[in-house]
Amino acid sequence: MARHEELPVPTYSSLEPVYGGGSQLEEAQHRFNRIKEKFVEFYGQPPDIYARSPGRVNLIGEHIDYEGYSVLPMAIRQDTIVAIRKHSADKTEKVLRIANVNSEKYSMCTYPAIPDQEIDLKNHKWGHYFICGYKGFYEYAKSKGIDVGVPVGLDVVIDGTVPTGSGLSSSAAFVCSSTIAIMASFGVSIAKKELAQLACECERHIGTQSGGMDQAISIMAQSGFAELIDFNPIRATDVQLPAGGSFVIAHSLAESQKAVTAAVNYNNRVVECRLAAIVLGIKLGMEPREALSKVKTLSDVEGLCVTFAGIRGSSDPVLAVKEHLKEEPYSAEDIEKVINEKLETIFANSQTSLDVIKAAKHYKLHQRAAHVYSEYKRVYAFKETVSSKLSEEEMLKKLGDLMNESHHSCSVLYECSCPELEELVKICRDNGALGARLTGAGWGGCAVALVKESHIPHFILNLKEQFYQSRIDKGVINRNDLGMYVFASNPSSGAAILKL
Ligand code: NG1
Repeated sequence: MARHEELPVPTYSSLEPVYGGGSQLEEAQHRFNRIKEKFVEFYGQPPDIYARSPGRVNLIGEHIDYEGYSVLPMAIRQDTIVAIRKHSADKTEKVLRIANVNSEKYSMCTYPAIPDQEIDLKNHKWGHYFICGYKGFYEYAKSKGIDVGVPVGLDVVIDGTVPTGSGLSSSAAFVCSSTIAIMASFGVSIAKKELAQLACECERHIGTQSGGMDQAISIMAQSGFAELIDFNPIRATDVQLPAGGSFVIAHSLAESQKAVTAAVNYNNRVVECRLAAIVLGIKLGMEPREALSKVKTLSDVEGLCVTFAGIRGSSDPVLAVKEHLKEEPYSAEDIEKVINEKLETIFANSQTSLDVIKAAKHYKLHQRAAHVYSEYKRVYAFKETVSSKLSEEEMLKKLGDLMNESHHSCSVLYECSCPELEELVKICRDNGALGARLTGAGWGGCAVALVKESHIPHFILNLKEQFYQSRIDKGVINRNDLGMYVFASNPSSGAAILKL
């Protein structure tokens, strides 16, 4: 039987296979009716087709996907639905009209139907995420020699329930569902793993140098399982979580605007990791020229680090980091001396990296590399723990410990936490979470806590009192919206096409 990443995104004619039964199905039915109504209201006709793709919570493995290392996320039930209708080629007006069910917050965006249009990154608009998928689709078709005819107009309505800026991948849910909807309306179908790679490249059009985790899980998730996602090539392995524990997702209410702060946060870390890898490569014997051309990620020099550690009776690459990367921050000149090249020259082909260099005061190579090399080991330890013979009690404790260690590393070494996340993680632990950590890119957004199943209602109640009440009193959030900010989540299903 083909592995599920080899299959295309499934197409269904009803909502049950995606949303199951009960109240979730009812809620979904209500949403789909509303999108259809809105579609008719905006464009005078119903959509041809729908695509949906979920958000995700990353259980462990933060900021290592773009370094080539495996991660362990699960899909959540919140998703983005894209309703789409393709115009016929003879229509003279060729426009992409992108509306949102929540039209008060997200007003309609229009773009020309030009596949290679530039996205105006300086002027961030919510519709840009659809254009990421649009551009990516045409790039894919061109690269494969698929004739998709002349560009035509598209009418689109979006409905998203993944909270934005929360570290739950609302952006990937949006880009994936857009890409899938466009592909489906042009009758193009590809394997999930290929689509995950494409959607990851699509999202880079928004200006973040993202790894592939979010798109991979959104497209390849299986209901009831977390997934170990490997890269190069992309592969998903089902991970059955222990029944006695559940994951509670809680928003710190600090919004993380990843695309807007990319130069100082997300892309900065990608650049720091690349520089750390090049410096390590040189210190461990590579010629600067060779290192500059061959070394892209920390995984590229892991072998050298492990060999270095081996001579000292260890297999831990962090030993090489400790020996060869100083703890004090590096200036650009410090690095240029080692690599014998100007930073601007190394990154000349990447405007987003040049923006990082312009904004950077210094580079913390030691800390970033130490995080990446220790975090990827925790991912494997997590996977091994769930498949071990430990008692459930011991298993949950070990998983919680790994999550706590991951948070410490993200907070201290990778510096992607923030005061609100620190407060929230502490409250989770004080209230009996077996482990708690920030999830996703960080700098705001959500925490994820592992909690014994039987404690969940009490745990959520305590979070409401101890973290959210003061914010409700100050008017930061509305009490009625609390269910959006703190909830338990089971692993949900991945992307789907719906022909209703
Ligand atoms: P968020 O911001 O949580 O969607 C981002 C990246 C991931 C990964 C995590 C950190 C995008 C689309 N996603 O996730 O690839 O690097 O940060 O682990 O940029």
